[in-house]
Amino acid sequence: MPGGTDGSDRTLIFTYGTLKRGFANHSLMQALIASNDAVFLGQHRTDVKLPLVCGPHGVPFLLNLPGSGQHLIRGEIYSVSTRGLRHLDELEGITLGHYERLPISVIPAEDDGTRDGDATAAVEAEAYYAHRSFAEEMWKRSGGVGFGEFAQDAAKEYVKREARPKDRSFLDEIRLFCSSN
Ligand code: PCA
Repeated sequence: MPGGTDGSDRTLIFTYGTLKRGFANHSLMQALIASNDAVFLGQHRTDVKLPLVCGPHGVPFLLNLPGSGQHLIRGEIYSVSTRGLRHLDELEGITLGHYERLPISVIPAEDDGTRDGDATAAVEAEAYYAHRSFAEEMWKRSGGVGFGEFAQDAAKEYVKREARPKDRSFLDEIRLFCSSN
């Protein structure tokens, strides 16, 4: 079976949203774990403060706007095979311009969070950030207020893809969301 057998093709992925345990898209991660394409490595938080907001349909977006965030973001780290990454990239609409998978520094959550920017303990991973084409707009639309964690209360607003209106693309929904009040 390709992928996941020798550990040499693994990428560390920091999940902060619906891919986490107990959230709407975790079933994909579970399927990848079952096929040996992903391994859960534990709770981490970002090394620096970053904005985390919810867009249309309660979809969470980490914004690649260091300096704008008020919170260290909590999430989970997985080691993912190349095959697993293809599935995650597909879910996150990489080719459609929904998210961009880019480097992120994270710290094991056991570290108490008081050492903002401590490079010595940081782990280099990748995360699905909001695509740069709308990140600034989304931050403005959110009034410059974000979360420290995508938790169950925020997740109640989440609408799965199958349940969304089919007459608009997700990027159109994002544009509408960003220009609404
Ligand atoms: N899924 C990815 C990015 C946002 C989302 O809902 C994640 O959980 O990290």
